[in-house]
Amino acid sequence: MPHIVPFVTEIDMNSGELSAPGYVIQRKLSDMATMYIDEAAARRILAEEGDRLIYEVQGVALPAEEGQIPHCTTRILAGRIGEEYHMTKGHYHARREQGEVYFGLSGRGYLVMQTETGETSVVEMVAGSAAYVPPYWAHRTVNVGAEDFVFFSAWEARASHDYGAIERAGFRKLVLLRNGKPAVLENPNYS
Ligand code: S6P
Ligand code: ZN
Repeated sequence: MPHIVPFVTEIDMNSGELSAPGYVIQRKLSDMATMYIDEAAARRILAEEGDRLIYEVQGVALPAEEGQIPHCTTRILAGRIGEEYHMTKGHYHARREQGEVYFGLSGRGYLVMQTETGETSVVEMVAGSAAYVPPYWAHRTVNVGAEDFVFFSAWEARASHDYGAIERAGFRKLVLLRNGKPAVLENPNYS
């Protein structure tokens, strides 16, 4: 078993940048155009404006072994695709029994969660919010503000990510602009 020595990472709370990221992942609109309820709006943006960065993840590199606690930041840029706010893909943990902690660093977002047995929950996060994603809950974050929404996450290494279920069926709840503010609505396409 590799021996990891203690370390500290400095985080820029406004950009989510790590002092020494082990990895950086960028998700662009072209990576997730089919996930937005108004896919035609996504296609229009891609054709007329070109691709757009939706969110960026910066994390520390740790081995995927029992007891390690990977952690990262996510920065979701402000904006919408049609009426739907910029969001992450969202996932279940492959090991459903593994939970996770999120901590808001800057901006304003919604954390959208659901279980496979039909429960849903949407909580608001601002700088200083510690949000708990319990075991068995799929999770997606949505930037509902005018600035970048940045948060920190930490989870158990073996949790791993299962994107397939959400890619196939979506989330039960959508966060859309309604009357000038974010509203949580049923997803008519949820299957
Ligand atoms: C990892 C944790 C987050 C997300 C990140 C991007 O378990 O939930 O760090 O990975 O916010 O979202 P997604 O859905 O693309 O992994
Ligand atoms: Zn997760």
